Amino acid sequence: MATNQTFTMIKPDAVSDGHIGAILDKITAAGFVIKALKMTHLTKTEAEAFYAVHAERPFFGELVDFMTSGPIVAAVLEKENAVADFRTLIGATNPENAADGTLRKLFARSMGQNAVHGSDSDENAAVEIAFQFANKELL
Ligand code: 3AN
Repeated sequence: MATNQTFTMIKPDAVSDGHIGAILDKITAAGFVIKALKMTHLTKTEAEAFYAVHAERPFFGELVDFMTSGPIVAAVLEKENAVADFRTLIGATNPENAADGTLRKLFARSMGQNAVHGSDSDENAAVEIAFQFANKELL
C-alpha cells in the first residue's frame, strides 16, 4: 500500500549554488508538507551506505565524492502519493532530459550533480528516512 511520505536531499551542488530556499519553496508550492528538515554533511561511510545499490556502477566513486563534497539538506515530505508525485516534481535523472519546471531542470548542474534526491519507492523512503532522522526528529 502506498504511504504518504517520501525522503529528499538537496544535494551539495544545489546547496553550494544557493538554491535551498527556492527548492523548498517549489516543494511546498507543489503541496508537500515538510515534516522533518536538517542541514548536514554526509560522511564517506554514510554516502557509501546510502548509495550501496550503486556500488558496482562505474560512477559510484564520483557519486560518493560528490555527495560528501559539501553540506546537504535532508527532509521528510508528506503528501498523498508522495513518492510518485515527488519523482515527477524532481524530473529525470539527467537534467537535459528533465521536463520544464522540474527541480532538476531548474537547478541541477549535470547528470552526476543533479540537485535533488527523491526516494524511488515507499519501502526505500522508509529506509532512507530512518537512515537520516532519529525518532525524536520525526514528529
Ligand atoms: P535517481 O536519483 O533519478 O533515482 P539513480 O538512482 O539511477 O537516479 O542514480 C542515483 C544517483 O546517481 C543520481 N541521482 C545521480 O546523482 C547519480 N548517477 C546516476 N547515473 C549516473 C551517471 N551515469 N553518471 C554519473 N552519476 C550518475
